[in-house]
Amino acid sequence: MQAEEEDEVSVEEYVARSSFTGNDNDQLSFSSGDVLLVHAKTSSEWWWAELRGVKGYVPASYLLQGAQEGEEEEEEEDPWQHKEYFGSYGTLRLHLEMLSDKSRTETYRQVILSNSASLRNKVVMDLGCGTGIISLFCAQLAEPSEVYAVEASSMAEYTRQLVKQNGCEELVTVLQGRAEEIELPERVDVLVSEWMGNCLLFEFMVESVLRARDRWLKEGGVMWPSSAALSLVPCQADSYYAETMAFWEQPYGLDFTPLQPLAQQEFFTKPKFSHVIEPEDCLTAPCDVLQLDMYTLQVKDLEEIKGHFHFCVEKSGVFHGFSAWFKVQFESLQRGGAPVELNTGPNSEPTHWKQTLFMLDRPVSVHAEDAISGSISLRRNPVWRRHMTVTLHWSVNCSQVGTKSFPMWR
Ligand code: GJV
Repeated sequence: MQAEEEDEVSVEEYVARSSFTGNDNDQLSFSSGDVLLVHAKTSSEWWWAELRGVKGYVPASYLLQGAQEGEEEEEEEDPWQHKEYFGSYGTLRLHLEMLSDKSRTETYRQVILSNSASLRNKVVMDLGCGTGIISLFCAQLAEPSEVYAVEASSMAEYTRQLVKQNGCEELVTVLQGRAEEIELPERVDVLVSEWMGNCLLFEFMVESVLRARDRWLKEGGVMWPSSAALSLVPCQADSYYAETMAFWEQPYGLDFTPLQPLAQQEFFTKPKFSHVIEPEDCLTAPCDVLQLDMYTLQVKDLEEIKGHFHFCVEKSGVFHGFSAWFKVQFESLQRGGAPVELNTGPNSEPTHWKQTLFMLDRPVSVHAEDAISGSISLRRNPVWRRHMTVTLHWSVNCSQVGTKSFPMWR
């Protein structure tokens, strides 16, 4: 707790005075007006900063010390960070990332395609439609009576053009605004959305989906996805550990180990997003630790969600941490029809979500047949509504016990 507060005090907020596109994996891309958290002024030209949970170098000259006066102050205090959130979805970068994710986009296409007959004459709402891809699939592959494509960011203006350009304006109506605020002329048969974030819930767009369900879904209507699960596995993370921690043991033949506590604080306090775990790095079979039913889940349930796990180690190795990912299921509109699944785990097609890595403070050697059990809780930040803290408790063979909380992102 103390460490977290100190961490927050040392960062400064800056506002981007113009857009910037990073030219490698170390540089952050951002848009004019984005609020960035500057963690370190590494040189006079390049600073180490964070935007929406992603860190990278940014050119200092693009930033204005901000979030102090008038308008920006509101931004700073908005627990939903709407301006920053929808601002980033007003640019192409994130939409390009999502659309380029073939497994994600093809899964939604498959859902529409395999249910095309049942979608005939149905009313559909596509919540957070972005560039409108799911709505366009509906219009192209099925014959719904109406698709309401709801998008809060300024991308909606382009989405309208894309709908027209593709000859779908008869069927698809783009509504610009937050799903919580827009009005529809009727209730819908199907509520489809791609709302999943890192570790399933990060960003908490799911709250908007649940509110829209309660307000706009017909009795007996269908939610897509219909259920979601968070999976967890104890894993090795050799190269990440070597690069961030073991590195200090003898760089250039010198002993830099006094920096290791600092390294632990800097690299292992928060989860690592966008980590790709190889199947062979999994020490056990994965376990579903949380299961959400999109029909019965309530907004208040999101405040704290708990799950348990029990793993049996399959091969000896080094237990560096836990890796998490999600899967979602889309039920068939036909009785007895097979559901479609999107799995973002290490044994499935890679997606832009990759996996999330939670590093232990100290690695633990484990052997085949060892038992790793414990619990996980996802506690939503009471102030910053898009953030949460993931707490893991674990024991190895009921003896070596550990517990660690990971803020995501505050
Ligand atoms: N109302 C309208 N559009 C929204 C809302 C909302 N409440 N929340 C998010 N969006 N899977 N984590 C839009 C957002 O602007 C973006 O275009 C898209 O939904 C996010 C979809 C992917 N994010 C995710």
